[in-house]
Amino acid sequence: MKSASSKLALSLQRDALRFAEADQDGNMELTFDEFIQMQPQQVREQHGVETLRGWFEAADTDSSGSVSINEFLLWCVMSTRSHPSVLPCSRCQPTSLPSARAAAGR
Ligand SMILES: [Ca+2]
Ligand SMILES: [Ca+2]
Repeated sequence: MKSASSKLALSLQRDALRFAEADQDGNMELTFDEFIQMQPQQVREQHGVETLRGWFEAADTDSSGSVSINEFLLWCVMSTRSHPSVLPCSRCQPTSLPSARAAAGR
């Protein structure tokens, strides 16, 4: 029986690999172009560039205009879209957002 934590570690490893593959110039930062190209075509067509832009900005927590490996992995953990089956919903809520806390609390 596999524990949830080893499953999470595995998915993080896979995400780190995806990051390395997407980082075409190898500077350990993903630009928006690189971020878009790492998404499967199906995802791009389904969600559109504007939604992807929203994901990119959500991942770029220090607003530097690019997503570092740390930002990317954090985003993967926070994102229910990426791994809906791995993470329980209670852990996916972005506690830093006041509106989300208010919605959950009252
Ligand atoms: Ca890059
Ligand atoms: Ca950044």
